[in-house]
Amino acid sequence: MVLGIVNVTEDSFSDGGKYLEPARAIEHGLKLREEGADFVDVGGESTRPGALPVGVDEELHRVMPVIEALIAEGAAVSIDTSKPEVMRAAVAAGCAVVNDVNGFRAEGAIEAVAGAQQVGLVVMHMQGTPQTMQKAPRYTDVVMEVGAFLLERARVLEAAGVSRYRIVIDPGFGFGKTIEHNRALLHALPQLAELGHPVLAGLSRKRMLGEFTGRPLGERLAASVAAALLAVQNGASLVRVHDVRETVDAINVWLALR
Ligand code: HH2
Repeated sequence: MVLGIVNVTEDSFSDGGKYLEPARAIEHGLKLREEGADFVDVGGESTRPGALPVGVDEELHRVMPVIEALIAEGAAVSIDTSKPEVMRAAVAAGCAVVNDVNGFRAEGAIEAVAGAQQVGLVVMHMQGTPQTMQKAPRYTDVVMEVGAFLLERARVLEAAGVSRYRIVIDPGFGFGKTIEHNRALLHALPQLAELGHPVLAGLSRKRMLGEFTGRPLGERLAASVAAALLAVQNGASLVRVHDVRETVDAINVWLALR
């Protein structure tokens, strides 16, 4: 499955400021759905390294009109947030998925989603916070530690009444990780997939791809498609991408010819 990204933010690393206007965000979300996105992932707070936090009211003000309009158009919407208040409002509006880069660790986050039986939950791993995470990421065994964290969060959710089938895990590429950490996790996706939950991979346009290709943000399409395809080949069931049409084409060719 493909999640198409719509960032309703001023400062997202790749599309910040482009879709702050609700009408433009809605139009972009509908375009991504046309292009084959299974879910439109709407976020109102950037999580790029060093990004500044956004208040609850501002985040609600950014995302709710976009979510409501996309759902009214029949799109399946995922909300990218770590705030319980935003989770509750998004679920009440009919969001199909809650995607939390903080792994539902905020106070009240689990309670906000546990009772919504039809809603899928993406639990992501992050070391530190967006303000600090890229300063000096450190692990003894990154694959073991990330896997253990994801499993522990899944168990906590299950203990709160969440069916295991609702839970997706995500190693959180670039969130408190060096290139070597990202590489180890990409190689280990088959192991992570064996933990018993579908795996989501988010590599689209990320800095690592810029380092490998020497390309600035706007020129990482081919690199992002290559990375998404590699993630799928390694066992990811879901990819979170900016460039939906090209990613879907690449995956379809692989599925047809593998
Ligand atoms: N990456 C970003 C945001 N949300 N969610 C999941 N589950 N996995 C990811 O890898 C992930 C995510 C960062 O990318 P983006 O939304 O493009 O930028 P920003 O956080 O600056 O808005």
